Amino acid sequence: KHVVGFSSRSYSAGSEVVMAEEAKKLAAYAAVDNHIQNNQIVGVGSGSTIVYAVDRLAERVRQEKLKIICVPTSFQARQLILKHGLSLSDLDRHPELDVAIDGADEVDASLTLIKGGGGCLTQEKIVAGCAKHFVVIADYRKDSKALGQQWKKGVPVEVIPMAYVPVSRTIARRFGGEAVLRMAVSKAGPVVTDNSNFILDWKFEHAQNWKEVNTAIKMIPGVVETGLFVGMAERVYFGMEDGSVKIR
Ligand code: ABF
Repeated sequence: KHVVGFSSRSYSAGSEVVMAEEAKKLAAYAAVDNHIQNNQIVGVGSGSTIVYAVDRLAERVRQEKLKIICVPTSFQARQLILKHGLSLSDLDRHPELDVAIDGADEVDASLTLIKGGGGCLTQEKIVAGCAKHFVVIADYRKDSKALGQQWKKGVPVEVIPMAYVPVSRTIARRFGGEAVLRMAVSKAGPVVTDNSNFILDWKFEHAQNWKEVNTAIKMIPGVVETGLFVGMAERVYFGMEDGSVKIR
């Protein structure tokens, strides 16, 4: 029987230190087992941790003959859903989701997230905002006291390409630090998102009032979305080094 709702039980994969990948899998399985039930519309996140969650979701759909409809948060998530033969839909047909499950780059003490390391922050935030319950899954490296302690690549900000220079200058002038255009690994040019936009990675210098900063950056003309998820995550499942799962 799968516990629905929030179980404080801890999962154990033995006392040996588990690699981050195993930790991701533990978090993903715990979240799917605790939050997925029959007849749900599920938002599917992006990144590498979510791959384990979709594996578990597909396994449960097969074993328990669950009726689940999936809404993706990126091209990658869409491919994952199709690969597992899960029912694919979209927000046109299902604008209200029962639950969205997604990864994160960092989680602070008040469950504020930095997301978008993979460049999918805009659709991820839209889908998370459409879900009754937004559940995050992560390995122990994301478990932080304050944003910036673990994650050093800054806050991603999706911008309209023609505005990336003024937006970068405004962020640096008003909030400090530096907002750098994210270049493709090949250095051939900037990363282009699923929405055909650019990404600035804002390397902030000190802790901020993230709720205020999120709103202020969102209001800069040319900004599409920030990777600050403030007051959105309802539960975070961390796979820990010792093989347990911490639920915050
Ligand atoms: C997505 O996956 C992004 O928002 C976030 O940057 C990334 C986390 O990646 P991973 O699960 O691979 O650590 O949710």
